[in-house]
Amino acid sequence: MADYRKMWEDLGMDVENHDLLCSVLPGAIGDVFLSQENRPEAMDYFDMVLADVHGLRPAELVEFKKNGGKVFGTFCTYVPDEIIFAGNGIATGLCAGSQFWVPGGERYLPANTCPLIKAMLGARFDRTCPFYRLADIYIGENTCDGKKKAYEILGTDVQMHIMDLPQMKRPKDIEKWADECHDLLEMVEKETGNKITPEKLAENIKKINAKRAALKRLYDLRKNKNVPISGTDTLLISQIAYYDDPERFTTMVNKLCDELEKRVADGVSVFPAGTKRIMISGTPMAIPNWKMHNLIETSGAAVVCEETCTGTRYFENFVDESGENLDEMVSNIADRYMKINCACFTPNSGRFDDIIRLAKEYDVDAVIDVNLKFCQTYDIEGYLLEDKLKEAGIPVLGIETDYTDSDAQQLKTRIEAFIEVL
Ligand code: BJ8
Repeated sequence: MADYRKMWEDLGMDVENHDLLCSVLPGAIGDVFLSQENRPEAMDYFDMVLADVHGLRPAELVEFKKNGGKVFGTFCTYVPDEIIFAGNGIATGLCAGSQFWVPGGERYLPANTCPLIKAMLGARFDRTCPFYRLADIYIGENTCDGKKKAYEILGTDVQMHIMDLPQMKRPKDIEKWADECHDLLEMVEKETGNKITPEKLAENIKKINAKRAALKRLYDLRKNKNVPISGTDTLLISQIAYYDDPERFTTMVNKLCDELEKRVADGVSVFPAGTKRIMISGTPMAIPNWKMHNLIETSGAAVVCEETCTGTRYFENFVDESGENLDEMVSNIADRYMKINCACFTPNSGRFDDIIRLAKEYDVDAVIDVNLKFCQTYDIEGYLLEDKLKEAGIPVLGIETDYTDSDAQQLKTRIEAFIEVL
């Protein structure tokens, strides 16, 4: 691993505290990833990105900024990357999935706040994440109450741009979202000093669609009877999607898919025949949160699909590429993003339809609905979701958890018992 200490110091990070975070990573990578058998060779790239998660990409962003580039930090799948890249900016996900940051967040937030939000504030105020230091502007969004109020606290320390995401999907709401996307475009132009031309936007719509297509290709391969890649490895790829260079990421996912296609043709699976197929639904699993995948896949089942923002919600539906001017393109972008079904919306029956459709497409034996503790919207939506799944004859297990390991053994027992009776 290269020595990035100087870069971290220059970024104003608390390097000593950060060392503690880095010291647990190699062990976690070994336990969660390298212990798996018969991993695809092309996972090497993603393993390398993970091993140097606070070094490789941040060093690229530092270079980019030295040349006058602007980095935009994002927290939600609704924020359209196309617009940021079209202004020659770089978008990077800032979602935080480590318990390491939670106590820091609790200094600012009530203890009964979802761990993802607490970790966001901890990562910023503890100065232990280079991405949080590097992003010039954070783009927040009105989704759940916890996030939108936490953005006000972040705003005391960093420039924020908040997108007002409607919470219904009537035509007037979609129009309003297109308006918000226009405001984002203007803000990106102002901050970067670059004009977003129709050509630039069209080029970046294609670029991000290509990334979606690569992820769709990867997910489609998991629909096979012989599953060529574990859910744990796929989750890592989905997490890296939020911050890697989009073109390089697309190339590497496609390279992996070439290998997986060969595996499928040769009848190679990473799971023994007859392994139960599980779909996870629910809240996002930000890096390095691999807890549920690890528990499920070490309990004798395979995770073959994730209906989450670190899963299908990130890549399903493409932006229509036929827009001829900026207005049409922005409106096509708004249409695509408003097809994401997050529990912050009401009604949100589209999400039930998605989950039932995906359960069929991926031929799953059951759904495990995983929600982060204190996430009200997903937790409450779980009630109707369970009903719909039961109606469709799909077994479901609801789990509420956080980033700690304190419930791991108890969860494992529940998961094993659930899989046993499938
Ligand atoms: S589109 S899921 S990324 S809002 S888990 S912080 S909802 S209390 S992350 Fe999300 Fe966008 Fe929706 Fe996806 Fe709040 Fe719930 Fe925490 Fe959440």
